[in-house]
Amino acid sequence: MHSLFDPSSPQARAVAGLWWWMLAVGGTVWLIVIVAMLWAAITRRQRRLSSDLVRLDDTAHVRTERVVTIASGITVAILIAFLAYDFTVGHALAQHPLRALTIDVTGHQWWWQVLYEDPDPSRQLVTANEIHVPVGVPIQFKLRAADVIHSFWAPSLNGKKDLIPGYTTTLWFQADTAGRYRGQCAEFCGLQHAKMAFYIVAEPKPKFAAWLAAASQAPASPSDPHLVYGQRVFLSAGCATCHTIAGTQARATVGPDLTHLGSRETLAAGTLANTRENLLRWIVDPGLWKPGVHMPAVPLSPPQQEALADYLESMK
Ligand code: HEC
Ligand SMILES: [Cu+2]
Repeated sequence: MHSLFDPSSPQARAVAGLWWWMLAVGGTVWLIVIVAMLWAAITRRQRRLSSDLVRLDDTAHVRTERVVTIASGITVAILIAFLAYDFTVGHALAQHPLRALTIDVTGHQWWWQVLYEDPDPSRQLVTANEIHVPVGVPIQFKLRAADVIHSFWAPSLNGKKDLIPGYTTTLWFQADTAGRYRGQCAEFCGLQHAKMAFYIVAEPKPKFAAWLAAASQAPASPSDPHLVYGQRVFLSAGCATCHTIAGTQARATVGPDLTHLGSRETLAAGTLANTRENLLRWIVDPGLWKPGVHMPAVPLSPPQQEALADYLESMK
C-alpha cells in the first residue's frame, strides 16, 4: 500500500483529513469563481448585444465593491481557518506518546540503513530497506542522512520528513493494521533517487517479537561445502569492505547489512524482487539495474557468483 487515500495510522488519517477538507473547500471556491466568471461574461455580452452602453452607475459601483469586500473577507477567513487546522494537525503529529520502540533510519545514496535501538548496544539490530514494526505500538523514527538530504515518506502511515546531514529529525506513527506499506525517498537525492524505496512490514506483536528475535541472531555458519565456498568468495572478493554479515569478519557499513538478506523481499531498495536469479543479476552488474550505484561490479567467475548468491539467499 502506498497511498495517502488509504491511511492506516491515526497520523496518516489526520493528514488525509486535512487533505480532503482542503480539496472540498478549495474545489467549492473554484467552482463558485468559475460560475461567477461565466455569469459575468454572459450577462455583459448580452448587454453589449442589446447595444446597451455598459456604464456602471453609482449603485452598481457600490454593489461591486461590496461583493469584492465580502469575497475577500471570506477568502481570508477560509485561509485563517486552514492555518489553524494545519497547526492542530501538525501539533497532533508532533506529540510523542510513550513510545515502545525507537528505530534509527539513515538515508544513503540510494538505500536505507535501519537500526533498532536497544539499551544494550550489543543487542542493537541493523538491517536495511525493510522495516518491521509491531501493530498498535507508537514507533519513533530518528532520521539521519549520511550524504545528501533524503526524505522518509510512507504515505499510508505518515507525512514526509526530511533526513538532513548532521542533524537528527524525528517522526512517529502507530500502524493500525498489519500489512506491507511502501515508502519512498521524497527528496531528490541524485541519479537513483527514484529507486530508493523501502517497505514497512507491520505485524501483530507476537509475530514482530519473533521476527526481532530471529533477526538479532547471527546466522549459523554454513556447513554445506557449496555455501562454505560462497562465504569464502564473499569474504575474499571485496564484498566485506562494504558490507556486514553478523558472525563473520565482514563488518563494513558502506553498503546495506546483508546478514539476513534471504528474508528480505526486495533487493537494492525496492529495485528488484529478491529472487536467486535477480540476486545473481545484481551481483554480476549492479549498475545495470541502478546506473551510478555505489557498488562496483566485482569480477567473479560464474561458479563463484552462483555460490555467492546461494550463500546470501541461504541466510533467512
Ligand atoms: C564499494 C562498496 C561495495 C562493494 C565492494 C560491494 N557492495 Fe554491495 N552494495 C553497496 C552499496 C552502496 C549498496 C546499495 C546500493 C543501492 O541500493 O543503491 C549495495 C547493495 C548490495 C546488495 C543489495 C542489498 C539490499 O539490501 O538490497 C547486495 C545483495 C550486495 N550489495 C552484495 C554485494 C556482494 C555480493 C559484493 C561482493 C561481490 C558487494 N556487494 C560488493 C556497496 C558495495
Ligand atoms: Cu531521494
